[in-house]
Amino acid sequence: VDEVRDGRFQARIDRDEKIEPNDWMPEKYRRTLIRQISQHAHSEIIGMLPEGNWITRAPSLKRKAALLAKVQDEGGHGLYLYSAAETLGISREEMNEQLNTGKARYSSIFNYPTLTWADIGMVGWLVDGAAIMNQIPLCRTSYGPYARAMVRICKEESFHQRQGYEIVMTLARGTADQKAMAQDALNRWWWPALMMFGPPDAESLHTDQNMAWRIKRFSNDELRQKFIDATVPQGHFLGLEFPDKDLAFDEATGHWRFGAIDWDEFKRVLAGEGPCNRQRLAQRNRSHEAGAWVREAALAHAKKRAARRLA
Ligand code: FAQ
Repeated sequence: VDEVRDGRFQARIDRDEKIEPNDWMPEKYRRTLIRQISQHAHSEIIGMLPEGNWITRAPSLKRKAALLAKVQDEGGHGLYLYSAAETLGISREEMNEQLNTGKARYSSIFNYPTLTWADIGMVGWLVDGAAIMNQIPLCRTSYGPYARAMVRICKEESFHQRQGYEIVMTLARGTADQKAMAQDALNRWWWPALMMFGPPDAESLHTDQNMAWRIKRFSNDELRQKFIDATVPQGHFLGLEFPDKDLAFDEATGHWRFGAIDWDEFKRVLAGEGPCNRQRLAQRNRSHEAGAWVREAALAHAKKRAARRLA
C-alpha cells in the first residue's frame, strides 16, 4: 500500500502539482520540509542581529531608515516562514525552542561579525544576493505554502540586494579609505557567502532526494556557480578585487572558475565554533526572555476576548 501511495505522490510531483497542507505526503517529505523551512525561518531571525548592530550607527538618516526597514523585512520573512512550517504540524513554540537551545541550524553566514559600515553593504550585496539565487527557484518548490511565501520574500530580497550594492558602490567611489573599507569587507565576506549554498554536491546529504521531490530545483554547486558568475562582474565594475587568486573566466564554458573553498571552516561554523555562534544564540535567548511580557499580555488579551465572546 505504501509503495502505491509513494508512487502516486511522486507522480503528482512529476506533473508539477503543488502539494498542499491537507494532502497525503510521505513522512520523510514532511520532516525534510519542516527542517528546511524552519532553518530558513531561523536564518531570517538570526540574520536580523548582524545588521541590527548598525541601526544606531548608520552614517545618515536615509541609511538608517533603509536599514531599519530591511531588518523589519527580515523579521517578517521569518514569520511567513514559521507560518508555512506550522502547516506541516509543528508549533511555533517547538521551533523557537529548537533555535534557542541550539538544536536547530540557521545559515552559517550569520555567525560572522559586521565590523564596519561596509559590512552592511556586503550583507546586502553578497548575502541577499546569494539568498535570492537560492530562493528564486524555491518560488517553484513543490510544497505550496513554502512556494507562495517565497514569491513575496524574493521581491523584498532583491530590493535589499540593490540597497547593499548601492552602499558598496558609494564606498568604492569614495575616498581611498572608503574604498579600502569596502575591499576589506569583500575580503572577509566573499568565502563565507559561497558557503551559504551548502556543502559540495558530492557531500550533500539531502540533494538527491530533494531534487526528486522538487523541493530543490538546482544543486548546491549549480547555484554557487550561478552566484559567482553573476557577482564577479558586479565587483569588477566597482574596481574591487575578489580574494581568490584562482578566479579566472573560462571562455570554453562561459563560467568563472574559482579556488578551493575551506570546507573545514564551514564545518567548524556548523559545529558552533564560528566567530559569533555563541554571541548570536545568547542574544537570541536574551531577546526571547525580554519578550516574555509581550507573549503573556497577548495571551491574556486573547483569553479576555474569548471570554467576552462566550458571555
Ligand atoms: N549553513 O544536504 P545539504 C537569508 C546543512 S538566506 C548552515 O546540502 P540541503 C536571507 C544542512 O542544513 C539564508 N547549515 O542540505 C537574509 C544539512 O544539515 P542537517 C537561509 C547548512 O537542505 C539575508 C547539512 O548541512 N536560506 O536568511 C548550510 O539539501 C540577509 C547538509 O547539507 C535558506 O535556508 C549553511 N550554509 O541544502 C536574512 C534557504 N548549508 O539539517 C538576513 C533554504 C548546508 O542535515 C539578512 N534552504 N547546511 O543537519 C536551502 O535551500 C537548503 O536547505 C540549503 C542546504 C541549500 C541551505
